[in-house]
Amino acid sequence: MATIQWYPGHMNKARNQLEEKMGLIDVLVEVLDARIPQSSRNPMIEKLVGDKPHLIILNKADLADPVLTKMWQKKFSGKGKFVMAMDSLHNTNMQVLVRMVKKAAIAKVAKLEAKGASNPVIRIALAGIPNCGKSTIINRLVGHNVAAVGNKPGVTKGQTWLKTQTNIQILDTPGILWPKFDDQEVGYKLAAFGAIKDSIFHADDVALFVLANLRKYYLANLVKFARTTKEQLTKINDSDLLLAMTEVYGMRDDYDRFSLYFLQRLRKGKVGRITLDRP
Ligand SMILES: Nc1nc2c(ncn2[C@@H]2O[C@H](COP(=O)(O)OP(=O)(O)OP(=O)(O)O)[C@@H](O)[C@H]2O)c(=O)[nH]1
Ligand SMILES: [Mg+2]
Repeated sequence: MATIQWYPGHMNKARNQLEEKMGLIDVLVEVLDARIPQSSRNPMIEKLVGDKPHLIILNKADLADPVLTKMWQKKFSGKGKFVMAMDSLHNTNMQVLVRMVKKAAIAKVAKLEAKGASNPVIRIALAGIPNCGKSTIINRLVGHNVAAVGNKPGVTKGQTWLKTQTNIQILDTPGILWPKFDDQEVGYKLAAFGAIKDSIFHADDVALFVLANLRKYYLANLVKFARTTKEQLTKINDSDLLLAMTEVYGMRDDYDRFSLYFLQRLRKGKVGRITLDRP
């Protein structure tokens, strides 16, 4: 397995800036990709949050395996932790999220109200890996498009405070990864779901990794996408399967091109609702 690692200077800078701003923040909202709830958890965030209220969003739930999403929600719940699953692309109603933010900030609000403030401002920051939907959620909260959104990692460049219709103020932050993935599978999963720039890794390596996982956990989806049968699949190894699929999809022997196409289809949910982390 070739090593995948992506921690450019701007991510380190963003991490440091977030640390500096933590003093101003009442609730840290950690946005995860519901398809890789564990692998998309940045270990640096747990350290930054300290004992502040911590709200975890499993975003892109529309693309994830619903059974596993439920299990992960349960697993992440705990003291000082608030957890919810969300599809921020199709769901414009953020009432549930607003309610949860207010619940998470209740102690802080009570303290300010005791000092005489009425309806005090709640400051939250959204943090998470690149491309997990932070800016999309913010635009939903604000009610119109204030934050740049894009179907690739690294769209948000700097940190900006944004105001909503309610008393919540939000800090949008660039996607942050961490210096070293202890488990190389984490790098492969992040690459598969678009958190790592495509030019950093070999698409065929990642495609093969995904094929092996689909074979194990989502065989029916693989049969359908590969336009083959279960019997055929048992007779062929992953590299030959990748070549066969390249041909089936009319790309002759250009499996580099097919590998990238396959990952793009996977990311869009065209292989089905897939979750690659199991609790
Ligand atoms: N299907 C689906 N797509 C989503 C969801 N949330 C965001 N997206 C899409 O995911 C892509 C990335 O969204 P962004 O909001 O730019 O992600 P980000 O976390 O701000 O990314 P960076 O700024 O690069 O770190 C966009 O194409 C969004 O339309 C979701 O819940 N479901
Ligand atoms: Mg963004």
